[in-house]
Amino acid sequence: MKKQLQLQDFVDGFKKKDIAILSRAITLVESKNIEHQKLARQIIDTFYKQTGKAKRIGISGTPGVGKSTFIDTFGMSLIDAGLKVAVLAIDPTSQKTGGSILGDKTRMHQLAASKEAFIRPSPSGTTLGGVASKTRESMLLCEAFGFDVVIVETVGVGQSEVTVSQMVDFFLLLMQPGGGDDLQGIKRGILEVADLVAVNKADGDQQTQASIALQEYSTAIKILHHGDSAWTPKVIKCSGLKGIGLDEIWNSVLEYYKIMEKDQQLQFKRDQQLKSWMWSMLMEKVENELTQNDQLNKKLLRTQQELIENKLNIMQATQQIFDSLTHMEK
Ligand SMILES: Nc1nc2c(ncn2[C@@H]2O[C@H](COP(=O)(O)OP(=O)(O)OP(=O)(O)O)[C@@H](O)[C@H]2O)c(=O)[nH]1
Ligand SMILES: [Mg+2]
Repeated sequence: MKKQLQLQDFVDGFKKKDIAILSRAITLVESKNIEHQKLARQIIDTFYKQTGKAKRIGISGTPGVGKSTFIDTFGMSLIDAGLKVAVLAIDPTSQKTGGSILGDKTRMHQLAASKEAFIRPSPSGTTLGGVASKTRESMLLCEAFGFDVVIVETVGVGQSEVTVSQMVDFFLLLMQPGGGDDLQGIKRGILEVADLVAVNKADGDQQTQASIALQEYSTAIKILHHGDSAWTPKVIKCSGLKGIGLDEIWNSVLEYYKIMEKDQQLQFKRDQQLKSWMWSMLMEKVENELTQNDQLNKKLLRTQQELIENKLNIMQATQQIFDSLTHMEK
């Protein structure tokens, strides 16, 4: 059995840069145990003022596009430049497999072995929304701990890349070279949220294809760009495996921050993200109250029954539930 840690242990551990303590803090954040959640909240409260200094970067791409390989070499190039890098994963598929990104840790073998890096797989067994919320909290802890760059990785299937784009400053989309057919298959929504599209695996005999893909994505991005941001998305060729184009990508990230920090645009983006985070937490809290508070839940079920029996109409039913929530005893 591991020793039960107190708030002070986390304060000391963070000061000493004890990575095992950061890990334990994230485990508390992810825990469903009420006591653990309470302590997790205290830890975040304590460190909240020290958060927000890291560069938050989302990286997404379809399975096999080379995310792990890319993050490994890209992350190492940042570490070589003197930065500390944390990698958090949101993997909606891990609910079924129990954590495919865990196996991935071995694919990021350089980062996994580096003292300047921290890799954390997605907590499994919850909804995408739940995972996202935990990842946001873990991101704050990584920032408070002193990581300069927090990478949030997600598999490009479904809604998760949009979710990730809403919690990071900069969203990098990895693409495969592979001709025009590819473009048809890409969901427009993903391209719309990308700040940079990296055509990966631009090495060996795939270089010509990568150049063609670069042209196509550039055209697509130009059409899709709304022009409502000071930043114009870019398309760059790279190879995670061979380490090609990584500097160019990092320079784009730096350029992005320079542009977005003018006129407080980045702050505005983060404020918007914070507001929508608050709303989703609030909704989650309401849902929890209604399902977990016995008294409220009974009322809810009764009202629901009356609704389907036509004793109440939908307006009355909703109002009744709302009233019981707002008149709840504290
Ligand atoms: N030629 C080439 N192959 C690469 C490159 N990056 C990755 N690969 C290969 O592509 C395959 C998938 O790479 P991963 O890094 O595991 O891809 P991933 O996107 O993390 O995959 P999932 O975790 O399954 O979503 C492996 O066989 C890699 O060796 C690259 O830059 N060039
Ligand atoms: Mg991977």
